[in-house]
Parts: sequence; structure tokens; C-alpha cells
Amino acid sequence: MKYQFADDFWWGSATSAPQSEGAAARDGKSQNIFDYWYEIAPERFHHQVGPSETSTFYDHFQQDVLLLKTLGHNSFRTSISWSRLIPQGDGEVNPKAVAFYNAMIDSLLAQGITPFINLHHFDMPLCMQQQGGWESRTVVEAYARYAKTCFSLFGDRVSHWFTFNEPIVPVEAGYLNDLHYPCVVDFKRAIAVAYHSVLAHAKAVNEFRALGDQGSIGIILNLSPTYPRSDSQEDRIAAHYADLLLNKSFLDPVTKGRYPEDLVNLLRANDLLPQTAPEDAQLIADGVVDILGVNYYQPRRVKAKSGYQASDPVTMPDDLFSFYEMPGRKINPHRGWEIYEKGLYDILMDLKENYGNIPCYISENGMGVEGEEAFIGASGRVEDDYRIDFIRDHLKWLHQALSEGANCKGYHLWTFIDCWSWLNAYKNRYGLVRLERESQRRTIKKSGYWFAETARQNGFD
Ligand code: BGP
Repeated sequence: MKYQFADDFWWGSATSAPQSEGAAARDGKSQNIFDYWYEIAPERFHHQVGPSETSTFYDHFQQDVLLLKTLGHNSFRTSISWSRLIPQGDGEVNPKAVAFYNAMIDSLLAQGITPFINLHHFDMPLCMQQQGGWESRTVVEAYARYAKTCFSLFGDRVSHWFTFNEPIVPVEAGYLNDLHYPCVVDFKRAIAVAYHSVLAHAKAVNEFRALGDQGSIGIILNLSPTYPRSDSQEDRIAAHYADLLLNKSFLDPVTKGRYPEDLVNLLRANDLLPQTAPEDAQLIADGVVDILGVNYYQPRRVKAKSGYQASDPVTMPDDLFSFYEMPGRKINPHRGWEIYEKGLYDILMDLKENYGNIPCYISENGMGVEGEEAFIGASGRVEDDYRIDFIRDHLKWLHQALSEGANCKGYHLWTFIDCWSWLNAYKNRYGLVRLERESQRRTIKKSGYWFAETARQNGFD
């Protein structure tokens, strides 16, 4: 069977400023929370490899853009680093950053690659974190001004904007699970962070629309479809809570302009509601996106929490549900994530049926593999057939969703070149291109050639 996609389907990949640029302390950039955290707690990073050791996009973007062209990309997402563009978080713009982003955007356009620009990828400037980070409305205001600055500087050439990548990650990793700085474990504070991220998003959307720029503005969410262990009422209730807290807490406000009532009731009953201002509701209503980016890596399987009583007070999300490992699941052992290709279809059908079939695209999907040097063949390239299978099997489900009317406009892989990851550094490699860290040599993997061919043909057999 031939899997054919639309002529204007977006083929590309995604990265982020903090994971690719490098030059972490150069040309006026101030520290973000990862730069700082590495300084004070390097042991929290895999092999103590920190955020300054990237694939050096800042220095090699021209070469990388040519690679993107070779890889068949018609679109490419990266982010702007807030701490590079506005080193004090608010106020003065760094001219060297403007020059870099201008040159990067221009070289993409010169190769016929549409830039998708995201404004925030976990990388809160340290000076903003010191003012409370997303717990603070002052920081929300500063972010809105930063967003407006980006639209004004680059909006003449960038028409695909995103306010945030996976805003729930700083909530979960930074304020619930002690995985990212500031390593807080506090549900109420986590909720304030989530709420203020939504306000910041909505303010950026409003700024964008006020400027009357051409193009679209969206947000990128990691939507993990939530499956109950069984059909029992207990398991289904647990899955409902997980979905409310971990998907709908962002998905509903940014696509419907309001929070689900169940979520508000749950938080109210447990005295967890964030502080709101009278104008917030209208702001959120006005912050509905034009397009949704969907990052999909793995499903979320949930079971009832043992001993759970509906009347128990909720002090952490996991009072309401437990995660569940399905026996016999297919897994990527390197990352420890289940591989469930149909999940991608389920998300797209949910968006179609319950979210007005909002325009969307797959903004990340990918497979991180450890020890890929073992797959380097005689020709010197990584023979990563497993990655080709992974991408192809997900694309088949995407294609199925399209044939049933899903409004999905493209597929971006995470990521085009092996890159630094938040906690895992270079443990798991995701790229279509292999990076030798010492020499910074780039070699296209087998999957890169396959991806390029697929993009050129708008499909595969
Ligand atoms: C997503 C992030 C990316 C990237 C990817 C792979 O959640 O948006 O920044 O890192 O996951 O995950 P990891 O690097 O943890 O293996």
C-alpha cells in the first residue's frame, strides 16, 4: 500500500535553543536555569555533561541548514533563547542575539525551509527564576514583553509561532517530581506555575494578534493519550483524573479558552485553586490558538490507586491514580518509554471529535537510542533501521487518522541531529544525523536518507 500525504504536508524536525545552540555564556547571553543548575549540581546531569555541550548550532547553523535541506525538510522548528535575546529578562535587547536569529531565519528561508519559532522550551532565564519564575505575575508580564519583542523583530519573516513547548514539563519536573531546577515538590505551587504559564501563553497570543502580523500562533503540548488498565469504574476514574491533570489542564484552556469544570471542582475541593484576577478568564478565552503542536512519544497507562477513597484529601496528583506498565508492552529500553504507535491516531481522533478538529501537526516524535556506534556500518553511517521502523509505523497511524478526517498538517521528528538532553545529555541519540561530540563531525544516518526520500515523495510504500 502507498501512504501518500498532501503536497503541502510539513516534513521536518524540531530542536530547541538550549539543546542545540551552545555558546551558553557567549555574546551576551545570561544564564538560564539549566546553566545555573549545572553550575551548582553537575551530578544531576548524565556523565556530568552540561548545557554548554551542544551540537553548536550557534556556530554551525549555516552548515546545519544545508543539512536540513539534504534531509528533505520543508519546515524546521527551533526556539529563541529568552536569556540570549533579553539577558536581563526584561528590557534591553542583545544585538548579537538579534543578529544570530536574523541570520538563522534568513538561511532557512534561503533554502526554502519554513521556520517554526517557539518562544520557551523549559529555559527560564535565571534572573526571571530569581523573581519567582512562573509562580510570579511579574515574570508573566516580562514574558509577554519578550514575546512581543520577538514578533516585532522577526515577524516580517516568521509566520509560524509557538508560545511554549510542553509547558507541563516545568510543572511536573520542576515543581512535583524533583527532576528539574528549582526541584520543588509542592502541588499548590505546581498549580500556580501551570496557571501562570497559561496566562503567559494567552498574553503572548494577544500581543501577536494586536500587532496584526500575518501567520499563526500556537502552542506545543505533549499529549499522552491516557488509557485505563481495565474497564473497571475505579481504573476509569483514575484515568480521568490523570487526563484532567496532565492533558486537559493545558489542552482545554488553549483550545477552548476555559478550564474543564471537573478540574476546577477537584482543585476547589482540595483548596488547591491558584489565585486568579478578574480579567484572567477573558484573557484565557482570547488565548485560543490557531494551531496545536502535538508532541507524542508514549502513552500514559493508569490504574486506580490502591486504597483510594473519593473522600481522601488530595495533596499530590498521585493521590488520585497510579501509573501502570502494561504486560507485554513494546518498549524502547534505552529511554524506558513504551512504543505505542496507535496512540498518535487516538490523539488525532480525540482532537477531531472533542476539540473541533483544530488544525494541528505532530511537532515531536522520535526514538532515543543508546550506543548507536554499535550500528555504524562499513560505510561509516549508523544503520538505524529501528528508527526508520519507528517513524514509518507512526506515520501509518497518522495517515489512517488523516483518512478519517483528522486535521493534521505535518510531521516533525525529534530531532535532526543528536543533541544534548536535559538530564540524559548524549545518552540517548535521536538524530537523523550522527554527531561526533569531539570533532563536531556530522554524518547522515540511514534514517536521514529514508526521511529525505519520504519527504520528497510525500509518502512511502
Ligand atoms: C521532549 C522535549 C525535548 C526532548 C525530547 C526527548 O519532551 O520537548 O526537548 O528532549 O522530549 O526527551 P529526552 O531528551 O528526555 O530523551
